[in-house]
Amino acid sequence: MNPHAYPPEDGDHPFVPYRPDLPSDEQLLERGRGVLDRMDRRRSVRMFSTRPVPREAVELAVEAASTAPSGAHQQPWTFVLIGDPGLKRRIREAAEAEERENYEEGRLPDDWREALAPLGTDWQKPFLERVPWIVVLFEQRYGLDESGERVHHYYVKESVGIAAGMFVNALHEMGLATLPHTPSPMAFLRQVLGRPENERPFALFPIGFPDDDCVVPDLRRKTLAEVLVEVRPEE
Ligand code: IYR
Repeated sequence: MNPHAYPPEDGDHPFVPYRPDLPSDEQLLERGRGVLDRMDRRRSVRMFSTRPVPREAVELAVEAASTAPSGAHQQPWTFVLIGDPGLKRRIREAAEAEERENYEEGRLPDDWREALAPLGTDWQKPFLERVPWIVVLFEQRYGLDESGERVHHYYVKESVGIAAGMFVNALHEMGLATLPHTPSPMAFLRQVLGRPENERPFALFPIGFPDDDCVVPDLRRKTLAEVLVEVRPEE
């Protein structure tokens, strides 16, 4: 038996064939352009409609996000779903109390305030009550086995960040809107939602349809040339 074989030959961790249909180069580019076109239409929304969203739609997006790759395949995330109006109000009130400190009481440093100016945000977060659903994504700092023993989780931020991005895109692909929102600080979410000690809020996602009169800041995205660098060995 070769101890360095891949896949390992010990049989303890079975491997199965993975044979996705491979596109031609032409199909690859056509699909790539389609993906870019659709993703480029996504905008973060702060003006939501009150139109109800079927719970199953959000469940599908969570299931899609939970296919994300994660450190040691530990999937160190919990998606907490809130549709109850009373809970949404409590989240809004607690988030606004924190943000009021930021915006009105000088807790936001000047450079941060300047960076936010084009977004036109302030301490008020009415969308937290208006949306049909809120999902709070928690990172599991460590896991708990059947006997309650701590299990180390690897690359938690990286894993949960990838799941968050996939969640945003899943919602967008379905025709829903969201705003990755990080009321700051957001420790209150663990108390309000009664989550266990090992979970820490990572981001909050109000979910719904954009309102009929929704507007978004007229932002430009960085061009490919601004974000892509190819490194080649010096000749
Ligand atoms: N959490 C605050 C401030 C804020 C911070 C960033 I970075 C933004 O991109 C937008 C807002 C708020 O939600 O208003």
